[in-house]
Amino acid sequence: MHSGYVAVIGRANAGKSTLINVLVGEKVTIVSPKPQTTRNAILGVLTKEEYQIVFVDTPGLYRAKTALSAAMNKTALSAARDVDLVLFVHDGHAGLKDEDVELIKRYSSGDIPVLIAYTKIDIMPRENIPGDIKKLYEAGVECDVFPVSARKGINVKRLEEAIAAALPEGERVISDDIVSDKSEKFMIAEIMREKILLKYDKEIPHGVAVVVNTFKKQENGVYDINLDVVCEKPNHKAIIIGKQGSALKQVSSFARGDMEKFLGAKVFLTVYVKVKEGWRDRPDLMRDYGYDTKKEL
Ligand SMILES: Nc1nc2c(ncn2[C@@H]2O[C@H](COP(=O)(O)OP(=O)(O)OP(=O)(O)O)[C@@H](O)[C@H]2O)c(=O)[nH]1
Ligand SMILES: [Mg+2]
Repeated sequence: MHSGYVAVIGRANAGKSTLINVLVGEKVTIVSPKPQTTRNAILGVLTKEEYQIVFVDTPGLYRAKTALSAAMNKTALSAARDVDLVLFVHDGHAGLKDEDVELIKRYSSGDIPVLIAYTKIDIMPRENIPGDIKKLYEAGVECDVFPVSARKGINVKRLEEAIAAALPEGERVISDDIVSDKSEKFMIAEIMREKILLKYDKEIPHGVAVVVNTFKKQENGVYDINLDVVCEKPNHKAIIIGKQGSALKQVSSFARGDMEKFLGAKVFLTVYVKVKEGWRDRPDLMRDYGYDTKKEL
């Protein structure tokens, strides 16, 4: 059989996490319309009779404005080393600029084989696709390009088969009942962050970290979950909470619904909002919140 690790790399908001969830067939990583949704390297495992693909989701490449963004870029770059294949995800609907061509060239000129997923074709004129692919080939990019839509499942199976075929011959690297390397506790924090990304605008969601203080299954089967939403400024805290707590109540209830689906059990959720000024530029706090500034994959 074929098996191996595939780093999924690309610009922020390109659609990397959505594509991984579709390929794995389960939600292993959160998704939102805002850039910089994914902050950690997250494994999503697809095991079939004939192959096993271990996807490594990564934070999108983005101009770093904070120590957190810089650490996220580093996480993505280090994930692209020591893998069997790089899957470069490009948002076709956003157009193909010269900087994109340069970025793809940079990734595809190394020793690790690269495939390109040209995604979101469901929301763009199909006639733009051949021109973009031609532009890549004319610029000297030699890897295969797969136009796909993760949302509509278009061409995803073909991409999966091409990835599997490009992996080395070898046994499974991960036990076949495992779909992710992350704990339930990690996913609970991520689900909360996903709902915050969907609900609030501008800098607020980017300045939020979620810390799970209690994660306990009680004897009656209900999960008791207590978490802190850490934000950067007192005025952010006021917005997150909203008038008489209405915004926080709404976002918490939305998150609780997804947590219950994920855990397959009832959840009793308590949320507190805390302020830690400038935490995104403080490596000590970043580490406390699970963003290891030094960790290499
Ligand atoms: N129409 C359409 N939208 C898509 C598709 N794939 C992803 N999206 C949307 O694009 C947005 C970004 O998707 P993500 O999967 O979070 O993107 P990402 O590359 O993981 O982003 P970061 O983690 O921020 O780097 C979300 O709103 C998705 O619903 C697709 O195939 N078609
Ligand atoms: Mg992502």
